[in-house]
Amino acid sequence: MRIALIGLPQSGRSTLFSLLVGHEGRTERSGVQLGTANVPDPRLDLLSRMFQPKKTTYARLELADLPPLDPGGGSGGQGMSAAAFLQQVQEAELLVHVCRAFHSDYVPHPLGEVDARRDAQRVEEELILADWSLLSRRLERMAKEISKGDVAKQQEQAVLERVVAALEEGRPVRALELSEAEARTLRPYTLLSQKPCLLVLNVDEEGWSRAGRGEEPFAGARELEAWAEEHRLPSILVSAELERQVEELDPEDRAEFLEALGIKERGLDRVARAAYEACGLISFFTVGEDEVKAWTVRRGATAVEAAGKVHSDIARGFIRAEVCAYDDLVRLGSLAKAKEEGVLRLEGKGYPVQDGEIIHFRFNV
Ligand SMILES: Nc1nc2c(ncn2[C@@H]2O[C@H](COP(=O)(O)OP(=O)(O)OP(=O)(O)O)[C@@H](O)[C@H]2O)c(=O)[nH]1
Ligand SMILES: [Mg+2]
Repeated sequence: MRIALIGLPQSGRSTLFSLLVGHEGRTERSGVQLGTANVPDPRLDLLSRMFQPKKTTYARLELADLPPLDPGGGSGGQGMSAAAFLQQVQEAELLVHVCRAFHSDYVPHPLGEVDARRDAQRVEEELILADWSLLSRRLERMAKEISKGDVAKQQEQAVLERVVAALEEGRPVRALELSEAEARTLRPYTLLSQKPCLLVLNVDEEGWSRAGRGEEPFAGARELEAWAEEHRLPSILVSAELERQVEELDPEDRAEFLEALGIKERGLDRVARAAYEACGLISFFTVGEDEVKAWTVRRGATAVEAAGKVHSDIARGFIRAEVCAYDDLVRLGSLAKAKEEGVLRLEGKGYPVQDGEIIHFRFNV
């Protein structure tokens, strides 16, 4: 799964990218930084303490740090052709829209004043405009080609016209109620404003502590939140600069520092988790002396699909899945005890895996 970080210049994308990805495993391809990030998961940490494995493996997210959008609008990414930029956005499964809400005398804003609402809208308009151009061109061509008897084409035309009308009102496709048939019609277009998107509001230290006191983190934040909701953009508050400072501390000092700042959970962890959620992903765990590992599947995946993630042989020779809910295992302290208490279940191929379950696959090849 690929997550693209988008936003206006100097919004904090690269800082966030670095924090998520760390120092290793980055590559650059045609001006885009690519990397993978661990999805922090306290459940996995606890399982690791319980089983003391040689290795603990977190779920991973693939990230791309895209060049900034032109704040003037209309021409895609800076330092990259508009087409190449749109292609990059199109390839992503999830967009993380980083929006500047921090004040700094050292970092000039490309549009002068800091105004998160304006910036968020600007980026949203870019996505909407890209979709509008694509669909309008398509409709133009269709109008010339379409014949009276072609019912399928006429239906497609009607769907596209409806979407174009919504885009013209400034509504992103992700905020429209679509029937299944409409969604099917739109799928081949991979519209940018239809992709799930998270709005990351990058606040300064003051904004962060205001939020901690239950106050509005910055002027206009409430209004922005209402707008984001209307646009189906789940929003997350982070302070990239603060988190960077935390990152520089020794691990022992970190907890203390976080507590002093009233940070219960790092913004980064929330970004990773929200990304997971927005993509409809869940984790199941495998445990053992060698490795405790989080695996990623789509919500609703079956036991045999989950087995296939671990190894195709396990899916092929699938007999049963031994499944234990996370809470049960934690409560009882060991798999043996879970078995004794009868909370370790045997499930068949079609069993829908639930988030956090510990699974052992019985198979035969
Ligand atoms: N004060 C403050 N500065 C920040 C924060 N986040 C980022 N910065 C600073 O803002 C500048 C831009 O941050 P980057 O992470 O490079 O932003 P970017 O969006 O990748 O920028 P471009 O790729 O140049 O568009 C850097 O000097 C950061 O140190 C923040 O939360 N608070
Ligand atoms: Mg950058």
